[in-house]
Amino acid sequence: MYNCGMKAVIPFSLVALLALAASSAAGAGVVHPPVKVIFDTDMLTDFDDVGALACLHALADAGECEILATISSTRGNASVGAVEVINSYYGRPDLPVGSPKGMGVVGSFPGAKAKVDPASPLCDKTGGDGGHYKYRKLLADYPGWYRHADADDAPDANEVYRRVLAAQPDGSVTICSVGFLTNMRRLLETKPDDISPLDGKALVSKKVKLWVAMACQYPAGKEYNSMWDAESSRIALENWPTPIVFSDFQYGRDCFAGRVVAEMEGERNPVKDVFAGNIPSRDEVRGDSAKWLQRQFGMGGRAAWDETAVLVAVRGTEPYFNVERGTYRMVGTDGANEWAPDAENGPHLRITEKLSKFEVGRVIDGLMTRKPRK
Ligand SMILES: [Ca+2]
Repeated sequence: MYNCGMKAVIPFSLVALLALAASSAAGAGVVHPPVKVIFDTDMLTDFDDVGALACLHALADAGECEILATISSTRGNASVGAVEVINSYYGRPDLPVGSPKGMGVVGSFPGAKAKVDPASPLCDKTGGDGGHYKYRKLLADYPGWYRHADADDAPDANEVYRRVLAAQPDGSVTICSVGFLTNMRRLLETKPDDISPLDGKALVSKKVKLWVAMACQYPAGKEYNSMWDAESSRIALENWPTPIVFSDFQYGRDCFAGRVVAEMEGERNPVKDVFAGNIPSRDEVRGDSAKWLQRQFGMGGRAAWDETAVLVAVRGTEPYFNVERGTYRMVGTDGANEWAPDAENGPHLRITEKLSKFEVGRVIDGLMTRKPRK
């Protein structure tokens, strides 16, 4: 059940927080300090994660954000290496990376199953390859651009989170998660150590300003990021001590972006390579009588679930989104969630349409096609 005591530990008005976030939105001119962001991704199956990380780097190039760490929420696959390839393209090859240890959704990296504790309830739930071939291909195409071919060889996400958070000013960090909620649960459950005398929840309370999550389905249902590690999603959502803004499945599913990325020309670009290799042609979309490709990709590219979360994390909700206040919570044990509207006291916000989704998609396209400043 939802922890009703949560409201009491929110140290500031959610409305005031979002006003602050909105005021930082202007972008041009950048009159605010860069937003400090930890990016948490399941670069495992879909490729909006690549677009989201590209947007984040473009915003960092513009001085709108500072990327503190880029962390995988999955195990035993090429997710960390893929993140590092993108980081290297944007001239930030040394950004801290990490991955969950001991538990975590595992993709089909060759040999991954052999590394998973068979007692783990989270073992290989995505099944089969799950589209992970695109990230193995990225590593094959960009040798020397990454340090960790297997996410299991990366540092423990918990340690990276704790070290990064402990070093930041109080109330200054925004976490942007576009994958499973495993790391948020694990972080909350960490104990005091030589990095910080605070336990995980106290450390998050002290250092984190906002969590922006691409997760959950409106008004109810099973959504990929929140369902596969449902227990972690439940624990994280019930115990997280700061406001959370959701870019939910409902918003991103028909906000398309990235076709212009796929059609870019010029220098070697791993972001372009991933989009070009995975977006069907315009003729294929038009010719799909079942309309499946139209629903999945549209003419604009791919559903921009993860990119919208980055936009909110760095620029706030204005001028792009309206918001609705309430509570996202997990129900049952099979990964389902529901939204409970609560305009007065809900600890969560979910974004809704303000600027048209077509226009938001073009903003995202503009960020994804920016050349790295390096
Ligand atoms: Ca994702």
